[in-house]
Amino acid sequence: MSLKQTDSAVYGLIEKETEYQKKTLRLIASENYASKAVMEATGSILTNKYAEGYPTKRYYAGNRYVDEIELLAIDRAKKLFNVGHANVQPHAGASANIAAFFAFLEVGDKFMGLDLANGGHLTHGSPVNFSGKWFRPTAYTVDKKTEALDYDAIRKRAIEEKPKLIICGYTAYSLIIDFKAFREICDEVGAVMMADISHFAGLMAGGVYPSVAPYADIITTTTHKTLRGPRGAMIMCPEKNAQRIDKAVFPGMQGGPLENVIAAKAVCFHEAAQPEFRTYAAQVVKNAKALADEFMAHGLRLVAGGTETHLVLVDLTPKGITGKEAQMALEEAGIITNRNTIPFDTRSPFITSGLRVGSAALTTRGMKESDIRHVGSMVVKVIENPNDSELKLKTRKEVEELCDRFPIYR
Ligand code: DSN
Repeated sequence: MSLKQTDSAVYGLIEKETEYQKKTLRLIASENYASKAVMEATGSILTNKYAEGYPTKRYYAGNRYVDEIELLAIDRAKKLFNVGHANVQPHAGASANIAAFFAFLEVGDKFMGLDLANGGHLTHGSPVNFSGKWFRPTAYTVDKKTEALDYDAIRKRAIEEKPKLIICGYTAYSLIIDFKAFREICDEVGAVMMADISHFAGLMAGGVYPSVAPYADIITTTTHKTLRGPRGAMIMCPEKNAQRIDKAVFPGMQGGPLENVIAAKAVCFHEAAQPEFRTYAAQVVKNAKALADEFMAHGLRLVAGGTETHLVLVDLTPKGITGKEAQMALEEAGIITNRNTIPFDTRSPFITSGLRVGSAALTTRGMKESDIRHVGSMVVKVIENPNDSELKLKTRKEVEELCDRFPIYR
């Protein structure tokens, strides 16, 4: 029986969410729209199979086709990112990072990551996360004036702190990272170099972000952001680190892998290897730049002065509105964003002084620079008049018209 017949409650809510996604503009920098092919694999019969272990070395029988699928995903990931080894089993970015830590660190070891309020991730040393509870984080920051990474300052801190592992790759940093500089710092202090490329993996696959493969000892990434795959993650590394990564994922961290999601990852890697994906990735960056230009033309202050990626971080302080207020007002107008701390934010992560936006999802809908500028002008109007109900209603209609012109699935 179909879902509609067996569970009308869940079916009805999925229908509502579908309508909601269709009729709203998604500017959350970590979200995207997976293709129908990716969703078909995610929702496939593979969800029925237990496959603890790795291809040809499973703890259950009956994995002949599952093995082929996982091997295909691994092979495609290796080619796409030009790496020696890929483990496609991590269920999520956080679990990939846990496995990466356990592959290279002992509980209590010191590591260095970017401060959370400066754009780092929860798993890069937050005191309320495993990374800050079980390990000893020491943070580096961006430069106070430029709001960009200062590699000399990071080097100095690494020499002082002597961390066993250094993380680069962030959730709210709009500039391109100098991976070679991180490699040199790691070599100088004898640290493992870990790159969390979750946000810009799709840009890297599409050739508009420099490859980290020649430099990092461990690369973790989610597969659902700019890479446009299913919700999930993977870990890549040079061949010499393959065994410790695989052991840390299974049996270290996880049991049975989600082979349906692994199949969807394989589909995503295939899609990302096509020439059209390179065009897409380039358009994502062009659109983010257009959005940044539109914001600046209307007097918004952008952290780090703009963007080189898919992501724009707005400092709302000069506009006298918090991130939380802006996010809520925009949501009422049909524009979905997320509040975010800005470097050295004086507000809590729950309130924040910033708003993070990204261009990946709207680019998937087919929007180009002029469309995204239009979106940018709507965002600015709402931010400047968050309590104007008439404006929010009018914007919501404009948003729906734009959404109709750019359907998610054709
Ligand atoms: N919270 C995600 C993001 O939005 O960047 C990362 O886990």
